[in-house]
Amino acid sequence: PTIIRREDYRPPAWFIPSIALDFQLGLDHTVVHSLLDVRRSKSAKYEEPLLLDGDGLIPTAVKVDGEAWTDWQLIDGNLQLSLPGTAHEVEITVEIDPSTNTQLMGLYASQDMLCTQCEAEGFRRITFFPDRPDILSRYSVRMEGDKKTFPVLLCNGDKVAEGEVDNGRHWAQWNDPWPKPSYLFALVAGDLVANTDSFTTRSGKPVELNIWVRDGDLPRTGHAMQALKDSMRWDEEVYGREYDLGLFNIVAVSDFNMGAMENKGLNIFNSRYILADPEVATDADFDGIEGVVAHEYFHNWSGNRVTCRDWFQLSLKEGFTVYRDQSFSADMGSAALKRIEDVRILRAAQFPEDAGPLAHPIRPESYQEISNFYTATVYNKGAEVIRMMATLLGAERFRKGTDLYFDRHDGEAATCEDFVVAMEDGGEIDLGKFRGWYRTPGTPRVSAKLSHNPQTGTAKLDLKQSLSANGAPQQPSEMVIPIKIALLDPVTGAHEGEQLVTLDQAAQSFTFEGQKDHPILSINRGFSAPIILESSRTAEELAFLSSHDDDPFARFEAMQQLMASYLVAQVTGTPADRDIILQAIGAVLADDKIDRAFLAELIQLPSEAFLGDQMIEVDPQTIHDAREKLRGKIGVQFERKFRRLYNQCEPGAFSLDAAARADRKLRNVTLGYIAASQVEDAAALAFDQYRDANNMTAMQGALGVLSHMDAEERTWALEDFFKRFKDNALVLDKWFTLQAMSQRSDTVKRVERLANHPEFTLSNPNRVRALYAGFTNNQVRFHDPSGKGYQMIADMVIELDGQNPQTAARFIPSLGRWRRFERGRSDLMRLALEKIAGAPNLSKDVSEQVSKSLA
Ligand code: HT7
Ligand code: ZN
Repeated sequence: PTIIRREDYRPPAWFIPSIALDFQLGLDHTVVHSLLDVRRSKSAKYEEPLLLDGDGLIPTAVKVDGEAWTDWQLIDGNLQLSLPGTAHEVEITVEIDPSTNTQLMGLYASQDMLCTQCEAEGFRRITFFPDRPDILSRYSVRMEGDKKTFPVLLCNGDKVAEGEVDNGRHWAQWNDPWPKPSYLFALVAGDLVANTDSFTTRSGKPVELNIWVRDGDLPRTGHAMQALKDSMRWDEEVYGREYDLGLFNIVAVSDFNMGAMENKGLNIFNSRYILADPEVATDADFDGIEGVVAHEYFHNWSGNRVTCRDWFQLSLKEGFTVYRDQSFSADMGSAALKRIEDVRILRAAQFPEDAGPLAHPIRPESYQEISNFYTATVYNKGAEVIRMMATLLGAERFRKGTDLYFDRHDGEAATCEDFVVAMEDGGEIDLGKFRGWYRTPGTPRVSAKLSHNPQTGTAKLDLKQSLSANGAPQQPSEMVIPIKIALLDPVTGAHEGEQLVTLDQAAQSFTFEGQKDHPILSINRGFSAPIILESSRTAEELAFLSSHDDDPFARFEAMQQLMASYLVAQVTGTPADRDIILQAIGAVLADDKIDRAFLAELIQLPSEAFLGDQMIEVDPQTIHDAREKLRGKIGVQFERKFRRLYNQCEPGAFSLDAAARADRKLRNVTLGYIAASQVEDAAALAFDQYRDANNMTAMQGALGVLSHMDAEERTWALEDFFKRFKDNALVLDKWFTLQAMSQRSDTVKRVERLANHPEFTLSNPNRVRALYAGFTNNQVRFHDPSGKGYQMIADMVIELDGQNPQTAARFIPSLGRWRRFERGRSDLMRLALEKIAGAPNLSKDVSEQVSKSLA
């Protein structure tokens, strides 16, 4: 395989300051004519040919400076032209068939519309071009198509002219004044309607905002529009960044490989991150929309105005933009709940990646297929790395750093190193050693021990750090790790202020004066560093923190650690005290000052996957049994209290305000515990909730509980849900997911059956993820000891790879963790991977992931 290495980066030999494109659009036949203004770089060797990337294209005509040109070659699909001078006009015509583009990269048909996805390397499937992010060009685009099929013609920038031609066709001319890399090019043609609004920037410039959807979906666009306007204001206030065009278009499409795409002035979204109303969307869906709309909008500066020099720098835009969208959502709602959610995602997706065969630094050193590097590491750990810089600098100096970064690199293709240097210069700080975070894979482990000397009234915190790559033994490490701590009074829980300690050696001690009594250690508050913390705190100390810590994340974490250590002990057969957990839960349930949404977080058990991650060898069934037993015990112990809370959270008229959302959340969590207590009326209670619900959060919560049960109410509810929502693809996805996530022992069989359901298709990535990602996330059932779950995923990956390699490759990591499981399962997982590896004509995407997973 061809391996692309970061160290091999070379600046381009030719630049393309401008490009004019002409599209004669058709669903199954589109003609693309391009006119490139090509300029030889002053630093390039004179004889270097012009290399234009292409993927599956054949030129039907090539001209140079207006004359037919034959001195070109197609090499591995790329077009090479030998050009005599330093500046030329190159014209190329190609013909493509969007209707057969099942990869959903380049120009493709989604239902009856045409749309594009060019990041990372999709533009080369539309026309020949140096498809690399350090080539910035001005685009002018003429699009022409049948007026009935494509009444709406959209592209980047501003529409400067439009008109009609013969045969019922019409055209539009779009110019984008901002030079951009080819991955930000976009075009949409279809029968769409818009929710139109406006925004005035802080310098007084009006911006027209449109969210384009299919007729009928318009009433579900309000939340996305509000999120867009909130994001625009927030970026002005928090980062001083204004929008820079008179028009901002968003289009929702049903077939999309990822969440959304930040194309300049024309964002394209997976419809699941646009469409919402209470009847079809859960509170989590509403949050997802707000976060993704903000994320794509924020890319206008962190990604578009300042882009990436090469794809190794992906975290420059993605890590920073995730950090920005996380901060935005924290400001819009509850910062505490948002941080808990973000850490939960990091631990569920990124920590396992960092501990497995696909581990890579946030700035990877090499790749075969760049699409495989749109990972939780680049995105979410990347965001944590930015967050740590913000912590080290403090808010004011961080802002100085980002101002300098944007000013210094506006209009450029920059590197991660450029970002760090801007932080150093703007924030007046030396981040020399901090750069280790960009080079190093793996999650650092930090051990913390607090000792106390009553004679001197001092407390001493001993910290040690270590790292391991891909299962190798832990080695001492020297990462720069900012850790927020507080020393709590052991009786009142009060403290004298949070402190930041920076660990930057393998072992370090920090001394604190004025500690009369042995304090309780609150550490990694706010999850200030993405580490695995091993503290020597006792169960009693954790229980104390779970009811006294004033840092909401640390409080939540203490309860999670308390529960996790008990469950790990249960699984490994070591004695542990369950009563202390029950007391801790009893204490928070009795605390009427706790916000209900936070209470719901506090009392939830750690996930089976998280528990597996704490173990040397994962046995999914034993973990499941231990966790269910504890859930049952908590359910029984607090049944009356849960019922009372359940009734108190009875919903009124639907509202998205924090109190109403908190009630919905706590109601679902308490319903789960009531069901776990095995009381007779549990199924009826859940069914009533399902039947009476006026919103999807309550409906899905009830169905989630019923889905695990062996009760006729489960069948009724699932059948009813299908009937009610079979015409709404996004809700039907939930129906598939709910069943794939069921803990019932017949889930593998059911998933097999659902794969043959008339509503199931491999052609729609949302549907594929709904069923199969739901299933692979269901630890106990995916890891059925028969290995049937693994075989099913292997067969699906092989079939899907022929259509949509990107989506297929995303399922490999679930099998790639085979070394972590007990012997029987581990062998079966490896066999499934070997089956995939042996399949003919594997894509680069799947073959890279499989070969690395087996290595
Ligand atoms: N920057 C966008 C990445 C993306 C993408 C990458 C590969 C294949 C398809 C894709 N669709 C979108 C999304 C984002 O991070 O904002
Ligand atoms: Zn992004």
